[in-house]
Amino acid sequence: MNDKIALITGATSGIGEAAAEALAGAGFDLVITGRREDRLQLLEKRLAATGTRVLSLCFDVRDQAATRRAIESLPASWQGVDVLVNNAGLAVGTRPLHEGILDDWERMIDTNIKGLLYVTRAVAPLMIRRGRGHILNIASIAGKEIYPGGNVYCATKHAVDALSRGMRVDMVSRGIKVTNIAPGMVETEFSVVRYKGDEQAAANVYSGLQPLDARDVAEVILFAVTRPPHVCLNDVVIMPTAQASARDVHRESASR
Ligand code: NDP
Ligand code: 8X3
Repeated sequence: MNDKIALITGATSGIGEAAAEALAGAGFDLVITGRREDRLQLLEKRLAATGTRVLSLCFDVRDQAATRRAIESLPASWQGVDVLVNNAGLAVGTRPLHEGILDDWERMIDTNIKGLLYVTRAVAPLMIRRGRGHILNIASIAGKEIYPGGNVYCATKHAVDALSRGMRVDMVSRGIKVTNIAPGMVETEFSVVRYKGDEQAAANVYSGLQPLDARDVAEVILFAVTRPPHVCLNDVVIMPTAQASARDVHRESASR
């Protein structure tokens, strides 16, 4: 029990779910969010069974009004959010820009940039009111580099990287920490979503190498939020050992 509250977006899968488990293990009370109500309920049950206090909020971060309503619905005892993990996000499609599908672009921009902003705009004032808080933005190596077919996804993650720096300078005088986390390849539902349900294409992304596991990123999140008050990890890049950059990946051939 550490009496701290963490709100995690996109806790129904992957990095968000692993972060919820890691923070629950460290005694945080958790607000878990996502669109899939059934997944939220299952996670809530699982965490509650271990003694964690959990509140689920089911909403789409792209919906500005629903996001505001969800955060405003927090009971008084849940409003002292200490940690916000802006994790909800996705890539959709890998087409070159000149063949891009506009709806895919809208989904990425609306979720990764606008959704992150809506959540932050609703939660940050709760932190500022108390003169402390920690915002962690799950960006990506795609927010530092560009690769073919990455175009709009990379642009959204570059925006997250910029917003991490923007939040930090705007809120430094208010006692708010901002940590940008930029992972390389993590095997989650991410690639299945990116390839629109094509499980084989998704599996090929990780063939011949050991990608990161969501728990590897969750451990970084846990480390960042358990530093003393005067210490802030500003920017963390975490990659699989076999990945040197967004484009340089070492794959063992099947015959070796
Ligand atoms: P997953 O697909 O496993 O998880 C994505 C999460 O985001 C889900 O919980 C999903 O919940 C939530 N989400 C997506 N869209 C919305 C929305 N509109 N409203 C609310 N929640 C939403 O992928 P990851 O865990 O891998 O991805 C988490 C973050 O990490 C993303 O921001 C991603 O860009 C980033 N990242 C991922 C990497 C990877 O290789 N996997 C590498 C670098 C960064 P639900 O569907 O229930 O709404
Ligand atoms: C996810 C990692 O390299 O697919 O953000 O863009 S990558």
